[in-house]
Amino acid sequence: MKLYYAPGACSLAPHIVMNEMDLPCEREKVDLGTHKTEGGKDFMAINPKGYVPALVLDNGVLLTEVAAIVQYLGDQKATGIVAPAGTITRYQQMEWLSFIATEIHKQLGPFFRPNLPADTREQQMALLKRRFDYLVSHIKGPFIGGNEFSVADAYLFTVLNWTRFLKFDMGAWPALTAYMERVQSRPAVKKTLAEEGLA
Ligand SMILES: N[C@@H](CCC(=O)N[C@@H](CS)C(=O)NCC(=O)O)C(=O)O
Repeated sequence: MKLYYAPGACSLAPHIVMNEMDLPCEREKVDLGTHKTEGGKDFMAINPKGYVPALVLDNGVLLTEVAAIVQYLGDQKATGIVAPAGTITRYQQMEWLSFIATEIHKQLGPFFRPNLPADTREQQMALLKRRFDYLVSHIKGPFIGGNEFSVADAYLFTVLNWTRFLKFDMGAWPALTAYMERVQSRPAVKKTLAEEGLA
């Protein structure tokens, strides 16, 4: 299988999951401005949605959306990075993945726009503050679901990591800063950041 990615983008989450699981997988970088892959292919022809991550399976099937890809990867090997399908823990992991996708990932996106109007910025920031407060009071242990690192942690770390690029003041949430440091200290996460040139 092959993962199409852009350094530091949300495709970092499946990349972390692969390294955590030691799953063999090819990777190809995508220029999101030109929609060309590193090998010169038209990315729009590979993923008509035009965004990363995109995972092309060995049988040619295309899988997109972080939440779906990380669960697919997690199910390839019994490593415990996702709970077994059908269990309440699995549904809770899906709940987190959905929360991270819609309430954090997509709410952080506008901050990357160079000319974001000040009032939009203020509104978005107020909303994100509530989401960060929620995270602090509901993360159940060293990781989202407790003692075990899961695919939801790979995704949450990926999006919280953007607060560094965006130079957000995270002083009000020391627990989130500690969480990020904890995840970043994992060998597979360090390896992933290095492979994307972000170490
Ligand atoms: N709904 C998608 C969103 C993916 C997404 O936002 N990808 C960004 C990078 S983090 C991207 O490739 N943006 C370029 C574009 O939309 O053209 C998912 O959850 O995977």
